[in-house]
Amino acid sequence: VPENIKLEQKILSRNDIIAGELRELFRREGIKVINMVSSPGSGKTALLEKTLEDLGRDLSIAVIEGDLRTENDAKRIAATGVPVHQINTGSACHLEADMIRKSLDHFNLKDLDLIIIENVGNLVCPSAFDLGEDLRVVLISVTEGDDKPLKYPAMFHRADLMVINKLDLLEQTDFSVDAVIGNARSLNPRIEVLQTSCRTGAGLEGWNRYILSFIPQSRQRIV
Ligand SMILES: Nc1nc2c(ncn2[C@@H]2O[C@H](COP(=O)(O)OP(=O)(O)OP(=O)(O)O)[C@@H](O)[C@H]2O)c(=O)[nH]1
Ligand SMILES: [Mg+2]
Repeated sequence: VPENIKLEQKILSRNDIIAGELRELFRREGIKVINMVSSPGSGKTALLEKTLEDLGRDLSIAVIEGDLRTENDAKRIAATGVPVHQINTGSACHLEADMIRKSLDHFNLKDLDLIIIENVGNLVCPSAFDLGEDLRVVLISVTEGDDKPLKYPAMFHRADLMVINKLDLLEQTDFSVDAVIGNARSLNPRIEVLQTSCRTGAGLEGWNRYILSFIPQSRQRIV
């Protein structure tokens, strides 16, 4: 086995060990975790802003933001009043379990029901790194092209849910919703699908319900 592949395997297996420890910690604390991945600009932060406005009072949520540089996304999230920590990866194109573990120092875990992680925007590196999440959500916006699942298979293969976003722009594109669903399911027959527009609000209710469906009833302050 070539040296560079050996090194990569070593990094990944170390990550998997830490991710396993995180998963156990989250289970003990009763915290659910979502890892959001997509190419840059698909609308991860926009969807998060909407989600926090809608669910921030019913659930105790914290957000971890991943970007190479800037605190831009953390500032947008902080404006919703939800606790947030920004990780700047410098040159790394993904978040690693060890980075998540360190950022947990910024939150009071006892209080939390849900942690949402926004990964670094790209459809390649984040796929290989388990962050101890319960759910991996991949966003794809209609301006990106419906062939993306076929070109970046690992990202769609490992996701539990695909959110098709920017539905309000559909008519300006040649994007086919049926084609993108077919392409994603050819790799991952069990992937669930939601369609949203953060601009018009279409589909956001379904997305909120999807999140609530995996938070134990006892932790929801909804009547
Ligand atoms: N028309 C339209 N614009 C959207 C929608 N969702 C997000 N946008 C816009 O798309 C741009 C990028 O959105 P972001 O939320 O910053 O995307 P992101 O995935 O967080 O980007 P990175 O963090 O850089 O990976 C912003 O100008 C948003 O306002 C949508 O549903 N419809
Ligand atoms: Mg963002």
